[in-house]
Amino acid sequence: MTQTPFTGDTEYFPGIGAIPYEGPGSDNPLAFKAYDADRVVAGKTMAEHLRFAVCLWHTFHGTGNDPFGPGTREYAWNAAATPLDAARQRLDAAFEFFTKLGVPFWCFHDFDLAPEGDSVAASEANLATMVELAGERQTETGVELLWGTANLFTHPRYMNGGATNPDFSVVARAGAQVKAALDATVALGGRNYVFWGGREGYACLFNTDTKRELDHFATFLTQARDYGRSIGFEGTFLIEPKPMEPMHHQYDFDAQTVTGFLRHHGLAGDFKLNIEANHATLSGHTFAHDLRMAADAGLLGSIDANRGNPQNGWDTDQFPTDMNDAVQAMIVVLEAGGLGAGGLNFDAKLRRESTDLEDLFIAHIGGMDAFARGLLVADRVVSHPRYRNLRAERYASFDSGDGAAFERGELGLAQLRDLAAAASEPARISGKQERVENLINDLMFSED
Ligand code: XLS
Ligand code: CA
Ligand code: CA
Repeated sequence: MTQTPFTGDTEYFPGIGAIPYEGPGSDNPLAFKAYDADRVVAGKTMAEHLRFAVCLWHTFHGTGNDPFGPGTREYAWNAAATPLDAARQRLDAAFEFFTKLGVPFWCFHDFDLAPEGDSVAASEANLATMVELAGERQTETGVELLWGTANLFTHPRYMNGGATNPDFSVVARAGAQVKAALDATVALGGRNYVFWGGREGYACLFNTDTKRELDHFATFLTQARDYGRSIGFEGTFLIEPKPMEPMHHQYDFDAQTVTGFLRHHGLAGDFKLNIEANHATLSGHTFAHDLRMAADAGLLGSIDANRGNPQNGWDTDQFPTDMNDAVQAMIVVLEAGGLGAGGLNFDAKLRRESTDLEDLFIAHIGGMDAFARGLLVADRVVSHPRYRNLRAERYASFDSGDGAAFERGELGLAQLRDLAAAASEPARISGKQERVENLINDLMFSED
């Protein structure tokens, strides 16, 4: 991608140029301390490992509003005369931001990119207009689309769900929207297409036919897959698990739930998972847990990088600055062999109290540095002999003899009984948990 920042008719971030790498000693808030795009770690550059993306929704629509009050930030691109003009200006501001920050990818929902019209056809026309402009900006800057998606949760018509709505006419509307969003994603060369089922769930079991809704969901996803493939989409479809919020229960609860659903409906060949940190914690897991479950299933597709607030059970979407989380996430990513066509998308919003224009840059720089540091530490961890050997040694009894026969499914319960009866009481083999946890802390603070 180009190193020259893009500026449209207006410069939206005056006084801020391309963000440089200044290294660990730098005190400059508008410089990277750890993310050095071309630095090679474990055979690939940091840029190739991390594949950072900026999202259009929180970063360019988010003004700091919360359920208790309105926004606290006014952005110039929101002040245009018409919604379409605002969309054009927002897109130019976004590409200026992407290129100054130096990220290779971006992500959007259909109605972050273009305003919803007052009919299906009007919405399609708005989206087509904005897709054409976005295509030009991508060509001018070299920034690429990590994924597109359709917003099936904001409009009141989706209050009872999109693909799982009990009213067929709403399901049809959701289909129209996903069709147009897939067209847009293909036109922009998107690597992935995301389904986050914000309202695909229920508020009350008494009025919900959960079996029918889940069947409708699978049918809808199958039709979306078939349409996408028919228009030449060669990328990965992604499901983004989340257990709740806004619904009481969301069907895509967590990585293991979605894995079972995809396999049950024969969708695992086309679909993978987009794991969001804050969604994993909402489901009672850690970020690393859901990444690991997705990776174990061969379904780790992409990451929404953010964090929750450990003191509340809410999707706060804060910028990811927790080093333990970043290290643990990157250990899973390295062990999984990388993110493939996925990336690390900052689905994160500035705090309501962060009101300076530069805060948008500072927040993303911090997230990028956290994952760059996480990558460096994770590389030290996964290449450390003590870490590498620990798990191998724990399971060594399955590598040969009766253990290996058990793994092959060749020993029944009666044979297990006879082997146990002939053997003495199993020795206790320490799990060495503290030893490995200490090692990771040691490696967190050793030299790069
Ligand atoms: C909301 C989700 C959403 C998806 C895309 O909680 O994170 O932003 O990533 O629809
Ligand atoms: Ca997300
Ligand atoms: Ca979220």
